[in-house]
Amino acid sequence: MKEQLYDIKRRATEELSKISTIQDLDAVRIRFLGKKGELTSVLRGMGALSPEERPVIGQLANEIRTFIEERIDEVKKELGEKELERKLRSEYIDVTMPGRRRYLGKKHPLTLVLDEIKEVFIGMGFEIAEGPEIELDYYNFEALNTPKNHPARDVQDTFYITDEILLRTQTSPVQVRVMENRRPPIRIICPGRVYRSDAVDATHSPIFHQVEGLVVDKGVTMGDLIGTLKVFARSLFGEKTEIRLRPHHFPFTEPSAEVDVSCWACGGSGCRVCKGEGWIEILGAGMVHPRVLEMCSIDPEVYSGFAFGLGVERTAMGRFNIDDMRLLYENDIRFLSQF
Ligand code: 2NL
Repeated sequence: MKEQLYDIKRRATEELSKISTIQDLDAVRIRFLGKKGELTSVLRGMGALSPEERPVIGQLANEIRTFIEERIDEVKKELGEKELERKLRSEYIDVTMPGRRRYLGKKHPLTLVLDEIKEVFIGMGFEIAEGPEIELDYYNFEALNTPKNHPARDVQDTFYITDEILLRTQTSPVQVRVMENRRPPIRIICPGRVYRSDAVDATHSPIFHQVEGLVVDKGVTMGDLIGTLKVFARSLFGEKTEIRLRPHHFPFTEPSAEVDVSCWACGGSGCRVCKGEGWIEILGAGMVHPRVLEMCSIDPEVYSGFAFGLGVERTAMGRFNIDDMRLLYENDIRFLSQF
């Protein structure tokens, strides 16, 4: 019997040394120490022993049981430590690893230029006014001294929706609406999208953006117009910029002018950017026609005003040296990321 007990001890020790999971450990415990285990079945045969042998074998059996139990506890502890170590290793976070890069978006060149334009005029006390892109013929033409059959309507290819409803060809209708609804002094700029039935090419698009400005008050003169445009041109194109007015004709202003700025590339001596002219046309402007004031119930004998309009695309193309307007609409990241 002694031999059997020592054999159990030997085999239990050997098996425990090979164990790698808690489940295997449990199986070994049940096999050797369980109710139907090897040790128990050996002890069942104790009845056949002599009274002298019985306590000796009993003590040995208890020692071996204790020994195996202790070994099981040890192995359990080792397995627990190994498991913890494995877990720590698999959940290891390298805090020195570089983070994921987040790319910041950029403003579109048109937005950049528009922001600059707004900033200058807000600085001079102007407010920003906006209005509908789908307009009445009345606000787009009639109220701007451009009645039906007026020659100025032919040169403007207009998208008509019905006889009376159209896509605005300029943002002036917004200004007409403001003049109808408010009394002078009025100082506003109207940025927005406008539509003209033009074919797409390097300098034309049927949808583009305009900023128009309007000032109406007592005693407003051409001098005020020139001073305002000078401040505008210098803050957008540089302190040394000069402006020049050439007589022109618009139905809604009298007198009217086209406004040039001295070339931002050569300063006026002539270069490729200004095509040797020294000047670049950027605006149309003039004194608000008395008929336009009258139609908005503003007395032209008491009030006068000036107005101007500029294309945002053309201004952006000049500012950033862009030679094809289509680049502004294609949203090619390689193009947009340069500004
Ligand atoms: C251009 C430049 C211009 C205006 C727009 C305007 C607006 C009102 C009254 C009078 Cl409410 N004028 N706007 C004035 C001059 C030029 O735009 O090249 N337009 C065809």
